[in-house]
Amino acid sequence: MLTFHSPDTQLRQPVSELHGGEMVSPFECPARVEIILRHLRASSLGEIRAPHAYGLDPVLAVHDRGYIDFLAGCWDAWQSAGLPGEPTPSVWPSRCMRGDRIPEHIDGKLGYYALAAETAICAGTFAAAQASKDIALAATDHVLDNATPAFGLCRPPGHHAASDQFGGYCFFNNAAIAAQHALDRGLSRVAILDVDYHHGNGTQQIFYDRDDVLFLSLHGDPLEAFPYFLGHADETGSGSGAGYNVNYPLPTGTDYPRWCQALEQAMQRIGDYRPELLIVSLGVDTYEHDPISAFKLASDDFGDYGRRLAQLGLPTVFLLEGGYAVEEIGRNVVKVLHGFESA
Ligand code: OKP
Ligand code: ZN
Repeated sequence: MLTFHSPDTQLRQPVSELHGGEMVSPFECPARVEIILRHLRASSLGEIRAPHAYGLDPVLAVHDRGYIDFLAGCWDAWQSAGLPGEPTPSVWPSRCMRGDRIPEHIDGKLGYYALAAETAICAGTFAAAQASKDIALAATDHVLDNATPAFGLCRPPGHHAASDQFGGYCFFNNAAIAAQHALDRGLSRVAILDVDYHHGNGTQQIFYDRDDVLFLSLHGDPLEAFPYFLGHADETGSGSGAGYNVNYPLPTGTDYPRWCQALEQAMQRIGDYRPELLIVSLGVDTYEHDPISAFKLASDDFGDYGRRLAQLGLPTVFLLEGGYAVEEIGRNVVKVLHGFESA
């Protein structure tokens, strides 16, 4: 299985993340990619390739133009405003205010275009986000051109990014951009299976009223886990998308047998849908020692579900989302990909 990777993903090097009421060094860090690369190279998975630049058109097919412009100019605007730290949202158009006017000041704009406060923007964020979606697009094209699976080593992740909001370490929704690109290439049905510990609220929002993308997510129950305000089981899609959004919220402490039961249900639904492409939003923060998550998967479980996913027999692209147990992230990612290939 080919991997797509770009050194430009490492241009995202923020120094701060708001966590537990403190500013900490971000969990979503460049070392994640370095360690995955090290494990990929030591494995028998195959070549690592660089994507070409696709430009912003595939991004505009999914995200709002004002939002993209905001991301492109945020760092400079923050510097011009003379603010000392990293651009960080701190105020929102909450339920008791108006959300129909976009502020001119960068501090206000940040609140308008953000869905959470933990994610700071840095000088290289926009360039890294572009590299990340290029990786997703190149991996998807490779799968569609060669009928063989591929892995996109995306960073920053994408599944929390909504059509016009960033947060949860995500800026461009790589999986959504890849799915829309596949449809624009002529496909008529794409399934996105999100196995990251956190609900893929952005992906759900982008395709909520559509039946050409089936979205399924296994995640920590939003009553107990970020992003807290989306991801319940009664969110099943709207309009022509009714029935094409499937959430499997699972409780804190969920172990592999329980998680796997939900996976089998999701796989059943995917099989019934008969997609022409399966995109796996691959977060390995379901790992038992992940520092910010609460499921109990062991390293060998990743190989097991990789093997199970292969039973669907679908053209499949894996796109990296989360996973913050940095020392073990490489091993766990390679186990999924290896399991899939060896099945
Ligand atoms: C990104 B991905 C707020 C906690 C915020 C953000 C988690 C982002 C996860 N107190 N935590 O889905 O792995
Ligand atoms: Zn996650």
